[in-house]
Amino acid sequence: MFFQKEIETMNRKEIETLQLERLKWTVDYCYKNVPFYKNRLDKAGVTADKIKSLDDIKYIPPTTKDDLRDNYPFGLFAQPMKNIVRIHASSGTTGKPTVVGYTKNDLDMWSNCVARLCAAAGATSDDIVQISFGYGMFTGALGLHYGLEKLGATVIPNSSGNTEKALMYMRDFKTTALVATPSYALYMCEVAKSLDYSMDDYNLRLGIFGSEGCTPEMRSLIENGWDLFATDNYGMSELMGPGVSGECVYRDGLHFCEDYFLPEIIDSQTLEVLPEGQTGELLVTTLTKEGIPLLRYRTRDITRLNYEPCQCGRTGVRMDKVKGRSDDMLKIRGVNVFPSQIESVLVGIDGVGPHYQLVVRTQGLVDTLEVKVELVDTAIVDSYSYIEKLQKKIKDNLQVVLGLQCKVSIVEQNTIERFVGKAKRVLDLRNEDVR
Ligand code: DLL
Repeated sequence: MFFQKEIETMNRKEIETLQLERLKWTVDYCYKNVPFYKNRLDKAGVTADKIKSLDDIKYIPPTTKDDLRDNYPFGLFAQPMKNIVRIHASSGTTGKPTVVGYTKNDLDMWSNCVARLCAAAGATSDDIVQISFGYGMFTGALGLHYGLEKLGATVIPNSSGNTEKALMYMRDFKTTALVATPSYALYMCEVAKSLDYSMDDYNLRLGIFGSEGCTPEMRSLIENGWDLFATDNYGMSELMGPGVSGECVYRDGLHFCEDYFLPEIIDSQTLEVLPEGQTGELLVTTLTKEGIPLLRYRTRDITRLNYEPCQCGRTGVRMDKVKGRSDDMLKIRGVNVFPSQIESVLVGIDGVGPHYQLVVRTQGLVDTLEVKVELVDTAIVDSYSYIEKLQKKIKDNLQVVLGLQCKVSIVEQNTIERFVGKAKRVLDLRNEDVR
């Protein structure tokens, strides 16, 4: 059940002592090896010996994605290329990618974190694990790959795409665990059901899902479709990739690998650190990374930290499932809307499927939101009164949850795009509309 019990069950005092020591090391290391940080820390008047307690971290200015982009590609690396043994880059679609480099020690630490979180999720050396993340610059596939190998599981590096082939391997190799984004796991299930062989031919018992959010409603759909136990793990390429935090089998928050990462929650507007238990933006400082250490990296992800002990015995602080990204939040007519709120409503309604798209437009001077969702039973697509009733029900439920009037469009099955990686559910046409 544990991969490194002595670390995973340290008491708070032990964790904090280790974190303080490593924080000081990191500040000093950044100061000496990254001119960007030397400059920043000089301006802020911070040196390692001024950090007397973990709270003193607040004197260090946050690092942003723009800082990485401004120093593209290797400007924030703390080691010469000779010592960098792997490079990855972010999957971002706009602007320059953020590029990260790993030393040998970084790769070791990465595999440790991933092995730990996979063990916490219930994976063992008996598992046959199929990796359905895209291999390449994306950190998801190789991160899970080496962590699961370290755990001793049998890894099938299947990658994403060519879903029918993946399903064939999954059936014939008696795959027991699947690594994928939740949206791809759902799509794979849809394709499996449309093929000739029966769902009973699959042996999946565990889902190690991550890289995007997933509502409890969507998770139940995936679990029922595959008859597996789904767990969530979180990370980001700038910090390392997967392996930052993950759910144990109690699924009551995602345990942080606190010996490697120091999390904080801030108010995105004021940048003030929020009191324990409050929801806000997650900031993370790497504590041992050599290739590209980051001080107070702004993740933009909205969550909450919970220091209560967990039933599993692990003491690592748990973060709530990510509520959304501060930059994914839609502001429609002054109302803050997270796509996950809409997903929860849609997945709870009989008659429509789990695939949806949100289209934001500007009409006149106001923003509008159209929610497109697929009908489950195409045979009733012509039943005008049924569709009308369904539309009204969704509209009313959305109004209750969001406090916002949306247009609801019910579309035919298989007309909304499916994704083999992270799903892109929001189509923002606001800049394209003519006012
Ligand atoms: O998605 C790393 C990863 C790969 C994590 C595989 C887990 C599994 P990026 O492509 O840099 O890295 O995207 C990072 O994805 O800031 C979150 O907004 C989102 N994200 C990642 N995991 C989760 C999750 C990888 N479990 C960005 N729930 C992050 C919600 C997630 N959002």
